[in-house]
Order: sequence, then C-alpha cells, then structure tokens
Amino acid sequence: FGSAASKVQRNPLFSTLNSDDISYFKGVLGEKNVIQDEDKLMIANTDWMRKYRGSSKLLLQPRSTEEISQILRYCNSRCLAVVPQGGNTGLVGGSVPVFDEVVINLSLMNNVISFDKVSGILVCEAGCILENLMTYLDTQGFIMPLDLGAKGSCQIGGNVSTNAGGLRLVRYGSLHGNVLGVEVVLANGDVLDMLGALRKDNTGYDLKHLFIGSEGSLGIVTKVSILTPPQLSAVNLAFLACKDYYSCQKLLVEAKRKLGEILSAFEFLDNLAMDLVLNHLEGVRNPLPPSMHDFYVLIETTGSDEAHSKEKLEAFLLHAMEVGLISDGVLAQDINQALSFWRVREGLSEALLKVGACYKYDLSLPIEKLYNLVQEMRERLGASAKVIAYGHLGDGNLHLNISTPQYDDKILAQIEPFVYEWTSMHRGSISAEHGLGLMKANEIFYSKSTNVFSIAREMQNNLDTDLCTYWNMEVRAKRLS
Ligand code: FAD
Ligand code: 2HG
Ligand code: ZN
Repeated sequence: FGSAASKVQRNPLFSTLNSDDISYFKGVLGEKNVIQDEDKLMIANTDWMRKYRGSSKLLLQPRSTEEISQILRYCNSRCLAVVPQGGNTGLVGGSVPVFDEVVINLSLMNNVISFDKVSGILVCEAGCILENLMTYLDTQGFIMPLDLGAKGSCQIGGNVSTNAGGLRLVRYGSLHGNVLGVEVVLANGDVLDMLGALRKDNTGYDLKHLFIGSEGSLGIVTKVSILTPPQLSAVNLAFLACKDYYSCQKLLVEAKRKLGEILSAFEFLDNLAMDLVLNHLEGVRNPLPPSMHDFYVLIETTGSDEAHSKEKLEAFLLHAMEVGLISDGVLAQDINQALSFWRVREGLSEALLKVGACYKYDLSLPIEKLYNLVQEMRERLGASAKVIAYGHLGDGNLHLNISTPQYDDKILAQIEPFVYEWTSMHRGSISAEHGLGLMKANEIFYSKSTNVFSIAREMQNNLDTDLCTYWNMEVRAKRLS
C-alpha cells in the first residue's frame, strides 16, 4: 500500500457511525442499498491498483438525486465524512475512503434521460458506465467525445469529476468543452440544477466548470449533459515504429499539419512499455515484425469519406517513411485488427499491475522535453527499477510508470520530489488527467501558486463541504480545529 495515507491523520472531529445512522439510511434508501457486507465493503474500500485501502463500514447506493440530497444533508448535520465513488477506476487514490468515510456509490443511477438527435446532446445520470453510453450512442449514429481504457467500468460522473482526458482529446477537446451542464448535490443537501443543454450561455459565471475535475471535493455530480459528435464512417488506425523520440515529435507536428481535421488520436509508447505488454498480457502481439524499435506510435484518423481519409493517411505515411520519420508501420485491415492494436496501448496499466509495485506519474510537459525526464529517471534509478513511458503525445501528456518488485521507501525517495520538481521547473502539470486524489493532495503547490490555491480553498469553504476527499484533509482539518 502507498505511503500517502500514513501521512495524514483522521480528524477526530468527524463522527463515527452509530446504529441510528444506519436506521436513518435504511429509511431513505431501503435495506438493500445500505450495505454492510464485508466482502462488498472490501471492494468499495480498495482502489483499482490495490494500492490504497480505506476502512469504511458503510456503502450507500442511492437511486436518485433526492436520495443523495437526503444522505448528504444528514451526513452534514451529523459531521459524518463521505467519499463519492463512481466506477472506482481512478488511479490516484481518490475514489476510496482514506479512513472510515461513508462510501456513496452512484452505480444505480444509470439511466439515459434524453438524447437529441438534432443537436447530439445526451443527458444522463452520473452512474452510467462510459461503455454503455457508447453502445447506446452507436444505435443513434453518434459517439462519446471521450474514450479511455477503463470504459467498461468508469462512469460518466467519475469522468466529469476527474475531467478525464483519454484517447480522443486531441480531436474533441476536454470535458470542459463537451460537458454542457451538470446537476450536483452540495454537502448540505442543496441541489444545483445547472443541467443546461445549450452550446452557448454567457449569463454570468459558468459554475459547472468548478465541478468538472474537482474530484468530488465540492459536491456530488448526479446528472450530466454532454455534446456528442456524429459517428463518422471512415476510421483508420496505423501502428508505427520510430527510431527515436525526436522522430515521434516530428511525426506529431507533421500529422497535425498533413492529416489536419481527420486526426483523432496520437499515442506513443516506448520499447520497455511494449515488452511489458508482450510479456504480461495474454494474447497480445506486437503488430509489427520483431525488430529493435525504440518507440511506437498509434495514429487514428476519423473522417466522413473513406477514399479521402485513406488517400490522406497513405500519402502522409509514405512521406513520413521516405524522410525517415517512421522505420516501419502497419495499417489495421479490419475492426478486429484495430482492436488488437489498441489492446497494446490500452493494456499497459493492466500489465503494470501484474508485475509488482508501480509508482505512477501522469504529467503534462512541453513535448520537446517530455522524454528527457524518462531518461533522467532511468539514470537516477539504474537497475533498481524499470522506467516505462507511454501516453497521449498529441496532448503533451506523459504516463511515467516506475515498476519495482515491491514498494520501497528508498526508491520512492529517489523518485519524489525529483519528478515533481522537474515538472514544475518546466512549467508542467503534476496531474495532466488523473487528478490529485490522495496521492498528490499535498503536491498541488508544484502546479498551483499559493494565492490561486487560497481562492480555491475559499470557494470550497463557501460550499461548506463535508466530503472527505483529499481536499478535505487540508481544509476541513484546519477549519474544525
Ligand atoms: P472513480 O474512480 O470512482 O472516482 C474518481 C474520483 O471522482 C474520486 O475522487 C471520486 O470521489 C470522484 N467521483 C466519482 N464519481 C463522482 C460523482 N458522481 N460526483 C462527484 N465525484 C465523483 N483517466 C484519464 O483521464 N484518461 C485515460 O486515458 C485513462 N485511462 C485509464 C485506463 C485504465 C485501465 C484505468 C484503470 C484508469 C484510467 N483512467 C484514465 C483513470 C480513470 O479511469 C478516470 O479517472 C475515470 O474518469 C474515473 O471514473 P470512475 O467512474 O471510475 O471514478
Ligand atoms: C492511459 O492513458 C491511462 O492508459 C492510464 O491514463 C495511464 O496507467 C497509466 O499510467
Ligand atoms: Zn491516459
């Protein structure tokens, strides 16, 4: 288990659960959705990486905004800490309790409320699983503006609360652009209806943005309105090899210029990442013939005209090959081949879990400098760890993963604060897309100045939250003491 939890102390001013609390929750939710079963609690207490574990004694599964409102109002009055939970796929220890917080899981709130085929605007409950929304939209001829490896479990409410990025951001932009509205419940039980379904609305502050990416620290997202793009018929995927990082970078610049509006993903992985998936995931093959390649790039294009897309992509690849930017490459011939290419990239987090301990960093960095960090880290750690690099190169987002047989504080001391200082020195972000969670609660100052942080803290105090997330550890502890 990560050492982050040991750095914080439970604030004794929070209450502990008693039998009256349980009776109250049963009155609101019914017996079935007030869960004290140990096996189910173990799942809710443990994160996806099995790195962070809380000790909650209660899991609540509300079915409506009104039920959430009642739960929060009650918890607020009793000073019971809570943690909102979606699909529990978060990678920073934010989706599980730190101590004994009540877990409020949204999975029963999984209905599509409406879909407007003219505007492409989907309105749904926060507990809808991303992949289910994708399947639903497929029947309507639309797609979700985001896609990520955790799609089979993560929920749209979790995506919005973490401002998840993923594989399509290079094309469709972040959720700050695509989410048109949210409904949220504040800690005191008040429901804020900001569920607009308008592209344009300049009537004062756009407060929904506060909730996009705030990781449950300001309220619980209960409904989401999101703009979805039409499904286009011509999707192509190329799996390419590059001899060095400079070529990957140049390839990106060329891809943006030459593929233009049809570019829909630009992902990279290095050779250690490739070895990792090949060695640890069943049935995964390198799409390219065995050879010594140091870098791999996936380029996806999405357009409305197959002949036009193919022509553009093939001309681009031919040119890139001629000028030596790519050393080998293959185009997926059908959907199954495309899925097998994606499996290499999307399977990396799972493969890392199989090896042992993993120190995970999710960084935004200037693209020219991004791989320097990987090399410096390798020099620092020598043979004591494997430094594996992949990510959303098109967005300047590096996933730096350091894999060791077990967690070791000496290795951690070699990595941190070096990794954060390096990122800060290059004016990067210590969390590109995964959030702060418990892991990086105390590291926010590497990416935010103190006066910016104080404004955020004041806003949080104004919303009077009792949600015991990372934020709470800093803010609430001070306020109650
Ligand atoms: P959870 O993990 O349950 O919660 C995440 C945070 O949001 C917690 O702080 C929680 O308290 C809060 N929260 C959850 N639901 C709500 C709600 N309704 N209201 C308020 N707060 C809430 N992330 C990316 O950005 N890009 C990727 O490409 C990507 N790929 C991934 C691939 C894999 C294999 C895995 C395991 C994870 C990946 N992630 C990625 C991280 C993760 O999946 C995303 O952060 C996802 O958006 C989390 O959604 P969730 O429903 O699982 O939320
Ligand atoms: C991805 O892009 C996810 O695959 C997970 O954001 C990154 O495992 C990671 O470090
Ligand atoms: Zn990612």
